[in-house]
Amino acid sequence: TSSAAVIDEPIIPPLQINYTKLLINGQFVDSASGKTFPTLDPRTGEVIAHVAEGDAEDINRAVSAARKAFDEGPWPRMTAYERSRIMLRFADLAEKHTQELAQLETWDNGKPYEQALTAELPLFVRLFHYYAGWADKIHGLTVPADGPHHVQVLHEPIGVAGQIIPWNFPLLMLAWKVGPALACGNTIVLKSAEQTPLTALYVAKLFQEAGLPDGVLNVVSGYGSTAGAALASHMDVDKLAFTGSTNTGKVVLELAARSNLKPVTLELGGKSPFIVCDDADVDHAVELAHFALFFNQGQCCCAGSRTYVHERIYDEFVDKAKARALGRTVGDPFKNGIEQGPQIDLKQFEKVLRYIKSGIDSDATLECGGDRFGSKGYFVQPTVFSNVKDDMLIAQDEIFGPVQSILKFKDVDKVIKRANATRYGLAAGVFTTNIDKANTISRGLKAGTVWINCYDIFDAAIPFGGYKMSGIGREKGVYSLNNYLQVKSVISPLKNPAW
Ligand code: TXE
Repeated sequence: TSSAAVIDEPIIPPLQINYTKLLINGQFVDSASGKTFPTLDPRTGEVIAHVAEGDAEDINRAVSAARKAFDEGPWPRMTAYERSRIMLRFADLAEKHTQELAQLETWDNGKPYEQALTAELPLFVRLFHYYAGWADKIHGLTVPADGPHHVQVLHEPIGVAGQIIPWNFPLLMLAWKVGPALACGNTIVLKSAEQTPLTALYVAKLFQEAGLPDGVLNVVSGYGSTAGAALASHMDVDKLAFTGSTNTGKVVLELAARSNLKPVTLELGGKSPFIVCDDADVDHAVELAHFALFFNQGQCCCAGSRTYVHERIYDEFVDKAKARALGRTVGDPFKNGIEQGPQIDLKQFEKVLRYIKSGIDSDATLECGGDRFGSKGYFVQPTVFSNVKDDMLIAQDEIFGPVQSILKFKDVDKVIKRANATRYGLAAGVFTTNIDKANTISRGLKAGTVWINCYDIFDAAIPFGGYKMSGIGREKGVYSLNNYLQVKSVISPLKNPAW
């Protein structure tokens, strides 16, 4: 078993939950129905707080507020420099409140506090600095047309952006979407995930303190089939950005198409290969492959969930991967030195255990783990399967949990084909010191991100998104700006060309 235990009494962070209502038009308000829903502590399944439950009526109110803030201003009409200043003020405030935000994130999500504090929060702040920097550098083109015409291509904000985010990285997913939308001068209705509504509300409060005008960012907590579906199908929402499962991605795309044909960007699931070549330093490869899969309790869309290892080093790799997983520290995510907290909720916990059972039933070799961890909350033992075959369910479906599947390969060309034989195409890892192999494999893989001799390097400036059923479009970097801009060509005759 792992070297840390779940403690009976969970550590309670020194935080009061102050923001549980919906933020609409600059006011924290109850939901129209007056209903609330509980948000749970994944360590215990106990209630942290009751949060206002938004549904279609609240989405209507929020969209109206965002519409008014867009059409009547001041946000889209402020100078880009003024918008940038407000975003920078927010980023500075978020930096000041890093501890509270990280505590809230850990409490609501279950991720290790140390990781939230040192990895997620700095990147969150960085994303807002990055997009604040873009605000006054977004401009159009003039185009040399055939004939005496003056042609301007204007880049305008697209309008009211609807944004639906998941629970695995609540703060980062918010930043990836809110950052570029604000930089371009849009207004927003954000629907947080029902499992993790707390940090988005705290962020909304900080935006108000930073001077963001009322109605520019509206936050509606609530469920997907009610609030989420209402947002995706709203006739007055001009653009939709979604991160979540591939199935729900299809649903929101259809809702968008059937309503007003709003453009949609989707960041969906994955089954990313991590390919370890025979020249690899095995210890290093084991550590990276472990991190690629187990980080964030395995709840990463880009988790390296198919570990392909060359047959020459396969046995050594499996032994060491097992030892590493056995040494993984699982327990209360507020405790120092804990690498792995609980899964987000009962549904995900049960899903992960079902996939583990399917791995056992399909004759993969269970090297370690295989069951729940402790007796309380949603903890799962770090689990490693070897002798996994491509056609097994655990090698095809997104498990979204701490379950590593190790497969054997011999030939580089064949492993590229096997790696690509999936409906997903979000990310991939290649581990080799041979530059030719690195180039061949990275060019051959159908994935939106390929990490060579590293994994999960995230940066505000690097675009991210999927091939195939992993999504549509790219987020982060300059690419994200296009998602939030309309392009207008303005053509006028040139009476006296001055050339
Ligand atoms: O996802 P959903 P769930 C994958 C992962 C996980 C599985 C299911 O494999 O096990 O998805 O997780 C909102 N109209 N990922 O059920 O349903 C919902 O309220 C509009 C990968 O949590 O996709 C939430 O805000 N919105 C992923 C968001 O969609 C709807 C991260 C995501 O929930 C809706 C999370 C509807 N009809 C899960 N139904 C990644 N790409 O990182 C739900 N929602």
